[in-house]
Amino acid sequence: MIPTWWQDAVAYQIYPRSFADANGDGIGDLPGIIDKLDYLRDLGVTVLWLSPFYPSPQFDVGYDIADYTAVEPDYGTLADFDRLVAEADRRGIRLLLDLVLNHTSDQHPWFLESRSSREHPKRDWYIWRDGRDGGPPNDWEATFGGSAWQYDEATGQYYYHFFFAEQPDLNWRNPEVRQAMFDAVRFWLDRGAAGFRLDALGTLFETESLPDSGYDKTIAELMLERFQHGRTPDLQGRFRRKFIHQRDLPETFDLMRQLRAVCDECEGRILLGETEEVAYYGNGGDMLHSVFNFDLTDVNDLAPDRIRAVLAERLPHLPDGTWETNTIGNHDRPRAMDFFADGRDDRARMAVALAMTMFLRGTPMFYNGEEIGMRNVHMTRIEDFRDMLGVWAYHFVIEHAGYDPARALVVGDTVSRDKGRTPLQWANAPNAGFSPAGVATWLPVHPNYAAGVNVADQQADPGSLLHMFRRLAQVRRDHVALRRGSMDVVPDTGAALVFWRRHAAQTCLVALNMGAAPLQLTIEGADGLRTLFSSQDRSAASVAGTLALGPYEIYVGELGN
Ligand code: TEU
Ligand code: CA
Repeated sequence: MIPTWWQDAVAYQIYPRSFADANGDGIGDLPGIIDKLDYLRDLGVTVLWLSPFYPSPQFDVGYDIADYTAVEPDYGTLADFDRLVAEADRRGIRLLLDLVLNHTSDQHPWFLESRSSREHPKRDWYIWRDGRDGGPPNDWEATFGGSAWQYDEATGQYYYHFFFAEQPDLNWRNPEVRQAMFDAVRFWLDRGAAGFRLDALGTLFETESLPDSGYDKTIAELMLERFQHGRTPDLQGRFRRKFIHQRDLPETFDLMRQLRAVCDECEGRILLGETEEVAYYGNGGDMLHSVFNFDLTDVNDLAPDRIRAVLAERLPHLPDGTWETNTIGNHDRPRAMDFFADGRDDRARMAVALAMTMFLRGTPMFYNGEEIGMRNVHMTRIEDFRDMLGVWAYHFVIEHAGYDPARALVVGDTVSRDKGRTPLQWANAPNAGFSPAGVATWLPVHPNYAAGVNVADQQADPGSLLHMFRRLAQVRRDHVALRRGSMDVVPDTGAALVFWRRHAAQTCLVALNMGAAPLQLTIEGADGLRTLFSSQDRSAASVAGTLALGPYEIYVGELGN
């Protein structure tokens, strides 16, 4: 059963370090988010996914957690969190928290105890093994490069980490770990969290006997191919082969059923998995309420044929009662605007991408800054990098591919996720209004804040992307078929993506012209459409037979009752 608040939602990911800086130290914080709740309400947002704001050494910008039931002092206090919940609730906004189950920070007390001695009671909370032939226990690599095993002098053993060595994997076969983590889940549910986004949930279990993967491709080769050619299905298959003993093991699904049971102890909360694997829906009611349609995200372009192919391939495999989360971006990816802009019709193209996300069946999850068309910021000095993934790539190609620093910087910047994580641009003011003038922000702001890419200027411009976002959210809010209806994609509509959204009370047609040329579409059953919305001047007159679409027109119509 999918809660209707989730079906009806317009969801929005906040990257706390970069969203709003209330105390002027160059780092975003919870009070800053509270200050922006009116802005978010007026945007039409009803759900926020907060990336981690828990105590962390910030090696992986908060995805390395050192205390699961507290707030990072740089971001505020538990009292600030409670105030955020209350203030958001007053505006009809719910909070999803980021649940990083797979690993803790290596500074978490649990790990410090575990590594202190082989006999410590928490030794088995992590995955410790003796080496083999003077090296790591097997050939497993980490997704963030190099061996997945870190040697620990103090006790002469290796510990396992799927991500950075600063993120040791928890041993989910240990019931004490499950108990401790479920207690953290209940802690936040009790404090009003509406649910969780489950970080990297495929990586929770590893094959217990630790067999070699026997795969010859290194993660460096696979990672560089991903950043040069994108996440193609073929490459995804090779990642799956690479991590055959480290991801999506059967035990994970049993754990998801247990986590669902904990979540269901509280009425109407949801679990959203950071995965595109449909298997995590279970039977449609016993595991996750939603997973991301990353297959759609990876199209990264207004390419209707590819989008239709993704939907045709994916949707028939969804068990009844499942509910997708559609998204075009997040904090691990380059900015969507850079994928959709073509240097000529940037705003119109991004508006179509926002509309697709808003009107496809499922919950739309936007990433902070998409509503004003924020762009990638490319780092020009290695000392400006904050994403250690980029730093690793920079050093890797110098050490293993003989690159000179200038060329290595380009690779590092390509791999680094900093480009899509820079501070939100609130105004045409120093530091884009994110922090006071003269304050060094934790990542540089994009200079295009002075060229209209900022909230204040776009609020004053009815033709801005921001206003378009608000209008699209309003159309979704006003029409139940767009929120809860079924979806049938109309085949063979060329440069337009066209789909029906049907609900008992209403039948809508969404037609998105993804090209710069006008189109004439003849759509079966579309006689007598009444126009509900268009991004272009169009009379509300009904459409008879042929639907003419202007360049990049966003059209929503309703069949007369
Ligand atoms: O990302 C998990 C994940 O899918 C990464 O391996 C992703 O492919 C990588 O970021 C390259 O794009 C989650 C978080 O979203 C990410 O920010 C964290 O770094 C990671 O888990 C570890 O917690
Ligand atoms: Ca794991």
